[in-house]
Amino acid sequence: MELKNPTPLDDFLFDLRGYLVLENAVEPSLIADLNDAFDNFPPLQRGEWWGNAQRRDYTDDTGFELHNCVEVGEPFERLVDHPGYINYLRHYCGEEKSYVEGLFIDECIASIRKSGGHHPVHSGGYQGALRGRYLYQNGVFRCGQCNIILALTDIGPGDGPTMVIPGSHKSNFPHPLAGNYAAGDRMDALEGAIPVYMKKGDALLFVDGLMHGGSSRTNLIGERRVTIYRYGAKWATTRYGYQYSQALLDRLTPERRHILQPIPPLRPPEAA
Ligand SMILES: O=C(O)CCC(=O)C(=O)O
Repeated sequence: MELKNPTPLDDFLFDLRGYLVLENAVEPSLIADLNDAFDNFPPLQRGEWWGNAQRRDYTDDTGFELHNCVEVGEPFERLVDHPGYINYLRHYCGEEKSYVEGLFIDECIASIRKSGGHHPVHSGGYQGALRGRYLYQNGVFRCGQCNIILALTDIGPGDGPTMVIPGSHKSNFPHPLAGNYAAGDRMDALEGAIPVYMKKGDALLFVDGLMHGGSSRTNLIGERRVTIYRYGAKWATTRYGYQYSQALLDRLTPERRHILQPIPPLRPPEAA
């Protein structure tokens, strides 16, 4: 697949809304390989490890969420620097034109959502963490973290599409109706929020400082499958402390390894 680059229209819309939908970002053969991998996930309990990956659902209702999924198969490795979006991340959150230019993935998740599942709304510009902050200044983007949610199944009405509040990455006020994340309040009818429908292979790219979440999956049959890869500056660190295994780092291409471990540990030489 050819390397895709953000256009001036992408920059305009990303700045305005805080997100972009990249249609056909990932080729059907990789989507098929990822779905095969999902079909063969073991039936993990919450908290259970599978090699160097762990099922760690964000809330009681988000469903199966396998963290550090880049460790569970080669198709997940191909997503690290996928040409359908990697230059967008470099541009928006890769510290472009600075002495620390480069990317890092601090979370990567394989997510399966069944009927009834949802993810409460969170983030937003108001009192937002620097980690997920939106910034454009002096001719460069300096976003703290940008996410790629890749659809592995078609996600239409009732399928539990991700919802976003366009423009909320710049909010100066809290959303007065946003509800309580910890209480698991649903965001389905939240004023200002819109669902992002996608075909499998499409990717939603958004700055983490945008208010977002997952609407309720109301369809009874089937499941929503996505991967979520969170990119940020190369000096960042993983959110929960997951480490990439040496075996994974050793088998990656230099480009992929550089994204997972941009700054290898520096130690004095071993004494002879
Ligand atoms: O599952 C979704 O659609 C939303 C995921 C989400 O809120 C997040 O990645 O922070």
